[in-house]
Amino acid sequence: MISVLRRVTSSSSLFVTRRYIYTSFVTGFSKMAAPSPRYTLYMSGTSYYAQKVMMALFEKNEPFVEKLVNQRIDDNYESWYMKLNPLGKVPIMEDRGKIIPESDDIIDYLDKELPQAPRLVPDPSSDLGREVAHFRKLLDVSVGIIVHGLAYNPNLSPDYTAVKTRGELDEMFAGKIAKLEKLATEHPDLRDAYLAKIPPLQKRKEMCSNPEVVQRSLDDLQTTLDEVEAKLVKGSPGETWLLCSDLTVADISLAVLLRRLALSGLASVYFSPTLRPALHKYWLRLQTLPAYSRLGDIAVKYGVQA
Ligand SMILES: N[C@@H](CCC(=O)N[C@@H](CS)C(=O)NCC(=O)O)C(=O)O
Repeated sequence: MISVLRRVTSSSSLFVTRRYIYTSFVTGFSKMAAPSPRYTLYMSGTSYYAQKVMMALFEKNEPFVEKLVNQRIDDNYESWYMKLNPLGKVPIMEDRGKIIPESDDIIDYLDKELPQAPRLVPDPSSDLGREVAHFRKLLDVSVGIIVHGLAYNPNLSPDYTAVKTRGELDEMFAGKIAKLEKLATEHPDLRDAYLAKIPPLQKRKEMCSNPEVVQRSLDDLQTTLDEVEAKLVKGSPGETWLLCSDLTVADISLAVLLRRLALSGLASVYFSPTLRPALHKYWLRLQTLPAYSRLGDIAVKYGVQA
């Protein structure tokens, strides 16, 4: 897991820090005289996976520097970012020169580094740890296929509120592919990394525009949330979190998923009070959790619906 850590030592990385300092914010400070935060999160207002990490940081009350990688203009393709994360994905976290990609790995890392704060990842050899791992995997839903898939196939869900039209999505995919091809020629050192990003984009577009694939994702999510409902019913709905009285990383996965579904107009399809009463109560309780509400503040700050 942490074997993927890398050290930022090149002069170009230092340049990056200076160049992008203007798009950084410190989140979580109450006093002006506080020392600089140890952690820097490269994030975007729209990133689902960055939301997971931010919710973990908020829950742990750990201040961090927010470094905006504006995905609305594909900042994640810029060569300075590709040098930090050749996968060109958001988020990554920097801890005193170490770069940590992958939201799950970042949360695991933070949980080890900040053991005094509320623990989110119980010992994986304990019963609770095994359950957390199971639900974390179960809830790792490809929400993009649902959100973009419904934009291509709005007839599959009458309640869906599209963020983009089919034409806009076509344009978005084509624009990204053209940009990657151009960057691959401009940056020979990153050529392979840029070109490697094109087939997954083409595949994603194919999947999103195929109604059968999208319908399957919608149905699979119903099955997933049936299991979640069954688990919640075993606790005290509205009073306990998913697996116990304490919040765990599995709750973070569930929280960001429910948030994205609600923002897409799909709350009534997946967690209405009649369809899944325990999950509905969970959703109501989530609204009172400061670490969750702060995701709304981030969305407002960056002027996005996410
Ligand atoms: N497995 C990664 C997924 C990260 C990811 O897919 N991030 C999206 C934003 S939510 C992204 O950067 N997509 C851009 C791309 O793949 O080019 C994680 O958990 O951090």
